[in-house]
Amino acid sequence: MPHRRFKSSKPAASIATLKTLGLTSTALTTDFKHYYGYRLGRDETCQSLHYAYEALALTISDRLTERGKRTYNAYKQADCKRAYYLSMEFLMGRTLSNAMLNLGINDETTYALYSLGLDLEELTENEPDAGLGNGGLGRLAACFIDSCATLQLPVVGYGLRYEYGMFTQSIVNGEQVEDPDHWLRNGNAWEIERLEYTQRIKFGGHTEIHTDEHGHAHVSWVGTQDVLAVPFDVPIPGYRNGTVNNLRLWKATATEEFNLQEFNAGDYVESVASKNTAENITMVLYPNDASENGKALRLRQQYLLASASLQDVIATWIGRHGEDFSEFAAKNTFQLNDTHPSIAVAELMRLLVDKHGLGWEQAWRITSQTMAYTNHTLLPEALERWSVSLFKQLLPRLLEIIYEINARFLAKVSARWPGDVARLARMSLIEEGHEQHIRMAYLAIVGSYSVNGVAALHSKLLQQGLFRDFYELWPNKFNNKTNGVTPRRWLASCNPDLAELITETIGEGWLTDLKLLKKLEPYAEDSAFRKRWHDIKQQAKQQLIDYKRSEVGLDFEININALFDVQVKRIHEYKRQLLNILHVIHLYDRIKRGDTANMVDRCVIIGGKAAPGYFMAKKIVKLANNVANVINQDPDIGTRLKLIFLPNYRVSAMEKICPGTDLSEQISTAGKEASGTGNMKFMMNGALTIGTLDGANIEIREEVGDDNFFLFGLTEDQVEALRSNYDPLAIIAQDDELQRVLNLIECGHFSQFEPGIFDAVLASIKSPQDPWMTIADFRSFVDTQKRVEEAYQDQERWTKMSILNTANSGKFSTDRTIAEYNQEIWKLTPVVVDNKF
Ligand code: 26Q
Repeated sequence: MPHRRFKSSKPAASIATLKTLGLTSTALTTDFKHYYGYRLGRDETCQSLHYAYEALALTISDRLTERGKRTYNAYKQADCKRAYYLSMEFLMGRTLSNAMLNLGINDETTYALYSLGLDLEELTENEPDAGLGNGGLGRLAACFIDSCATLQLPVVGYGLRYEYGMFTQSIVNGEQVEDPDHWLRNGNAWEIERLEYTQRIKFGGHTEIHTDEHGHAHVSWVGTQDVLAVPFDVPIPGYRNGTVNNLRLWKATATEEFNLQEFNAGDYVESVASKNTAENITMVLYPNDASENGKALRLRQQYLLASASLQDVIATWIGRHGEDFSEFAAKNTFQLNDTHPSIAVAELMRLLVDKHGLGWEQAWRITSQTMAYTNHTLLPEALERWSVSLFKQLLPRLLEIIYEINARFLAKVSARWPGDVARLARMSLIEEGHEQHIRMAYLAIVGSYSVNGVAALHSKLLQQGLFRDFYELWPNKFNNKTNGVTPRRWLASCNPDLAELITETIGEGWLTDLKLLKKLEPYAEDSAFRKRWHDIKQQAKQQLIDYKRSEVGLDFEININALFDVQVKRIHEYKRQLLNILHVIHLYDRIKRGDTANMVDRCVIIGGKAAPGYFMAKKIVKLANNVANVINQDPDIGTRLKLIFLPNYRVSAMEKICPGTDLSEQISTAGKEASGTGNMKFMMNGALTIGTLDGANIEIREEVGDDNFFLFGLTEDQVEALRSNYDPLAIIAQDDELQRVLNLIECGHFSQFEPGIFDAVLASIKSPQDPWMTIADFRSFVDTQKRVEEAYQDQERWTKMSILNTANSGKFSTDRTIAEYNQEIWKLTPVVVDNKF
């Protein structure tokens, strides 16, 4: 290993002692100038704002690092239990604004920059999003670690430092075009590389059994091709509490001997080039948000994350406790973000048994009392399965361990249900068939002490459906943790005007105790307050339009008083962007027919990325764009109806979108969206929801009341009951307006020069096998949209409902979610960090 830690446990005072950095605008200005002039070597002739952003980021990063070290030491001193959040995705977005907010230096920074003739807002726009995630699951991880730091919980995030994050999306001729997102091109001021914590990861090779002098068998995994995992640490500040936690992201690099072997054989260029194989592992994020099964590189990524993180935790443990693992489970817990890191169950067994010499039983007790698993999907096709043959090739020792876990587990099942062969086959970690597969969710359940879903309905469906057998065996393992979002980013930072009005009205406690928003309820009746609320919403709508104009260059007029109707999320058939588009076409058809009674002007915004290999999702993007082109250019339509497809939807875009949204579309087929979290961001920012009884929508409606929520569509039970005799053609036959909509698509009205391009889309929704039952919910959706318009016509009433939505969004803070994870799963004690320095 190239770098070693200090030999002495106490670093020399002269290098460890640093002066405390100030938070005043003067102190910030001094450091800014220093970085700008020296580290970055620029002067006033430099035209690029990038370097000003960079100097500011470095200035603030130092302040975080300083607090991070104090937090680390406070945890060490408290010798407290810790939790580790293992996730293949952390969709962090931008860091600068959030860091300033949490450190409480917004005003100081604004002033410092102002005095240098710089505009803070312009600088923040120079920061690229850290797009290290696909969507909900990755953003949830980011909101979670924000709340952990705010609640002063000793939690470390472990993830991968992808060189390329989520692809950028542009639209060419109505179609999605993907480009790689080299987000690290200009460096990353927020991270610190820590070579001294590098870990070695094994791949390939084979296993050998040796018997020691006591007759005990030991397995060694040899002949491997090793890769190094180098950690990069990113500071995660709590909200104004002195705590700065750590997010540790692993980058894969080649070992030195990796190159050397071939170098000695005389093939210098080949050997240097072979570094690529290792470095490829963390090169790119997989852009699917439903599992893409079978890719060896993905398995390498997952194993690298699990192995490096576990070795890191164990190294720290040994540094303190030596090889005594008796207290390990009492002091450490790992939360698995879906099955993606679930190989950690087998890897912890391997490390404890093979490397640290524990017996199987003790190792299993430790593992199964240390791991906790969160499921994020009910779609059976999205459950991860890995072929046994791939595992054998890549991770032969882990396969043996999984077989052993399975044998012991099936013996338990068999003892509980003697002779129930069908049950054994159902519950086995190995799925038989033409090819054997490992069921990763079952590995995660068997190896964990807690299994949770992410909203009440979802957790119930896991227990009664997908994981029923396991629930029968271990009812107490199962629990629910309804998702949330961090109110710092998703209200305070993205909607400062609304936040200020709220603070002025009810004080500032809501930022860390979101239930206090309830105090806004009486103000819904106050017309002066309503006017201020409405004005802020209108201003946010204007800002949203300005943003869109600068990004996409809209060449038509938009009525600022129109209903801003928004659906932004990954493009998926189950999320039913199609249902939304069918409704838009229906409105277009009505306007063309002159049936505009009770209509309000409406601006529909759709945004989201399609997985590059998901044919139907890409067709939906194309349809949305084609329909938009026809409607937006039609002079008969004017400002009555606009459809905008917003390209390259991402975290920083949502921060501009949610404050300016009137209506939030949460229209998935009931029983398919595990939770949703965009729904919560919209609600918090005073949007009303039109939604099905799915995921967290159910709880949103419970909180805000049915009067302030637009419910439509089949329930989950009804969807399942209808499935066996679903007849979309019969539904279409009875609905003129639906016929007209489908006919417009069919006859090529939205594809004049591209005949037949939407045939597959039409066939899918007309099929009795359509799992998403779009046609079944069309009528209910259209009728409910009419109720939306009626409500919107009465602006006073709408604003009241808007206020009530924000006022009742308190449940959906990740502070509440994380408090529940901690009380019921992790059981950590908060550690107060001295912040008076
Ligand atoms: C797996 C294997 C190979 C390649 C990719 C994947 C993969 C990657 C990402 C599979 C799934 C995901 C992401 C899933 C996800 O975002 N799920 C969402 O999680 C949210 C947070 O709990 C919920 O609110 C959403 O309902 C759920 O869809």
